[in-house]
Amino acid sequence: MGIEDIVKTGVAIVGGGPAGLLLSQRLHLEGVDNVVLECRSREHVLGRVRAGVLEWGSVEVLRDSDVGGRLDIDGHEHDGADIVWGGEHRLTIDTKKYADRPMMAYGQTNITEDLYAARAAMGGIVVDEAERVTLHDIDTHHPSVGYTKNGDSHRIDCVFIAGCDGFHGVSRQSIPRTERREFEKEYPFGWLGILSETPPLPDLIYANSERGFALCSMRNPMLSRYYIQCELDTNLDDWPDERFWEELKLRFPRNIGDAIVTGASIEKSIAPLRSFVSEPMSYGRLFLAGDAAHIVPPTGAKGLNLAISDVFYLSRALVAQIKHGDERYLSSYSDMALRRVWGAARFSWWLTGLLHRFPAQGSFDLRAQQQELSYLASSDAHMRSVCEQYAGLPFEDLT
Ligand code: FAS
Ligand code: PHB
Repeated sequence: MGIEDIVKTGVAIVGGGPAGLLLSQRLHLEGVDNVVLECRSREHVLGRVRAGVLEWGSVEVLRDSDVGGRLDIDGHEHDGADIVWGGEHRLTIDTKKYADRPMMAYGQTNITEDLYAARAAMGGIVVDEAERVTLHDIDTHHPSVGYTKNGDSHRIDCVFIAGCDGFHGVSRQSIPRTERREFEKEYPFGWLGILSETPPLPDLIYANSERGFALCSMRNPMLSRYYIQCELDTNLDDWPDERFWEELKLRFPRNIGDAIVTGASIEKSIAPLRSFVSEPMSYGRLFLAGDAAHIVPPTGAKGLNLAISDVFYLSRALVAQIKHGDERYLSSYSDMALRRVWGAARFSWWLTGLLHRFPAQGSFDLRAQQQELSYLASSDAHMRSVCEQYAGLPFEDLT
């Protein structure tokens, strides 16, 4: 039977990014039928360069989902991240020491590749270039999704729909506006990021500098990821590699800047920063997971990790309902997921405020920023609080 002949499934998953593919994988491992509808080509999805840092809880979910093989070989385990400020000060967010959990550097692109490979190996059904996806009867016991492919229209009847189609997807918008509460904050700057086939610094380092935020990160021993805060109307054409490297180095103390190995960029992009949460994360037989329900500024490395924790909760809930008739996890999914979402959203907002330069900042604001960084460097209590949030709070279970 061809993919297009599928007319009925247990869970119709809209969106084939990390959330949709991981949910499909976890449901399949538990024997729950599902189909993924992805509107873009596989090449387009894999061409997106995004997140790079995993919480340990995310690592464990990926391993539990039988997609931890390459991660365990190529992932770079590290004990947290450093922050430099004032041109000379440096502190370490030591998640290993203060939260007893390391972090793992492993690119979102690799995770998506691993998930696509696992789906194919298990005979999972992922429909690429599924256009004009529509959701129907989500507030009834007989929901369905429609889509077109190669000009032909298709409909899939399902028991539940998972909206994993990101911020610009159709799923969240399928919930009546009167049923949704949206909370949004836009930041007056973006991140200009590049990927280069150069050896990264040994540590992940954030910089609060008078010229603006910067970040040195990594993907593997010969692939580095760097970001600098930029104006929202920045034009990539104005940023040739040479200018980017010069500006990046200026935002770090001399000894760190001199250690950055430069080279040709293989990817360069600008991401605007936004905080966004849509409540509730479920409506009738539709359940949202990942960026479809929330967006966090990448400062706290939480976006991808939240998508993974949403999927952990949602897969547990759908399996409990479909295989065991236990609706408790499904009825508590939205509230449980939102507690973790808001925890990460607040932390990401706070860390963004601490590390970036805001146009409206005055001398008092700047001095308060410096003071909080000094306090963080000197207070075990504050550092413990920051580390447990950066490392990722434990997943909840029903009491
Ligand atoms: P995604 O957006 O990844 O996936 C949604 C999928 O649904 C896409 O493949 C899309 O094509 C598809 N889709 C959309 N509409 C559809 C429709 N109508 N029908 C069918 N399919 C549809 N997080 C970090 O932790 N660190 C970072 O540095 C970082 N950088 C980022 C940079 C950018 C530019 C962006 C946009 C996000 C970044 N993020 C970062 C967050 C990012 O990693 C997300 O959290 C992660 O991709 C969430 O995964 P999904 O929820 O699967 O959403
Ligand atoms: C990345 O490696 O892309 C990265 C790391 C840490 C962040 C954001 C992005 O906070």
